[in-house]
Amino acid sequence: MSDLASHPASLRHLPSTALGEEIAAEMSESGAVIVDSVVAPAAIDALMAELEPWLRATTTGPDEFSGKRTRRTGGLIARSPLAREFVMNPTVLAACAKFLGHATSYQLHLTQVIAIGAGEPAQTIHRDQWAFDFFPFPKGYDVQCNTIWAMTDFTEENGATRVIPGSNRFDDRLRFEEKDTIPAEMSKGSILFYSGSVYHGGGANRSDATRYGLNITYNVSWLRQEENQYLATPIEIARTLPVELLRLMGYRLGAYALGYVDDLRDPIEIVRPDLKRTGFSANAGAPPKPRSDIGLTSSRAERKRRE
Ligand SMILES: O=C(O)CCC(=O)C(=O)O
Repeated sequence: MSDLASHPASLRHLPSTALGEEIAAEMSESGAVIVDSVVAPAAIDALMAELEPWLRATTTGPDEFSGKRTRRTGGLIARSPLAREFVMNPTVLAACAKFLGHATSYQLHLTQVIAIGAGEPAQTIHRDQWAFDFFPFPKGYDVQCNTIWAMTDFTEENGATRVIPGSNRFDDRLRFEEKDTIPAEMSKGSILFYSGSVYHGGGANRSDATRYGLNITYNVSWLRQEENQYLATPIEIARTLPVELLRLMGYRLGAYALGYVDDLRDPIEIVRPDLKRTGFSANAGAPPKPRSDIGLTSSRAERKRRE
């Protein structure tokens, strides 16, 4: 089934005060939703400045899907303390907890800045969950909660992500063209939330400037992560990170015992021996405090999550 005629013609926008359950409900319905102005543009500028040396050093993609005029800069936990705050954004985590709440836990799947260069054609329309070897997950069983933060305004002209709202309920392995999609236009500091099951792709960049998006995705922790968090972040850096972030990176047991170390040890013990004997599924540690000085202020969603 791919009822293009009946799919919604636009993406819904929610305010920055949206609760996790409101975001998750819209993702279940349409596969995607935009939350406007989650952080101030100054927070994005600060992130951009911190990442600048890494962005400059990144080469363009090796193939058309990655984008021959697109640069993908990953390893953001290791490379950027500010990126860690975006990964841990309370509104995002509240939405993930709700949207992936059918699983025992969820984890960080990948972190990357996607810089679509001028002249890049539109990416092939796809489902992100095809990364799992095209496994046919049952309709309605979502395994990924994805975000792309606009680091520049996202416009149709500069390559805003293209989405087919409602396509999360379509059949698998369908092929679509750019004309079947709509652009997720949003202002710098806003987030496009999209499921692993929604058909989408990077837009063609017909402007003369680069489009920057911060792509942070999360998945159920019984599946493998796309970006290897254990090798991307050297253990010396991992040892300095808040426990809640380490848990999110995968230093935890997925379901009952996935990912244990030697004698059924929780992997957190390897990075933080002081947390020895936390036991299966323990999740110690307080959430890190968001930085208010650069606009990463706490929201209604965060307050509710902490209640
Ligand atoms: O950069 C974007 O807007 C989306 C990119 C994407 O969907 C992908 O690389 O899988």
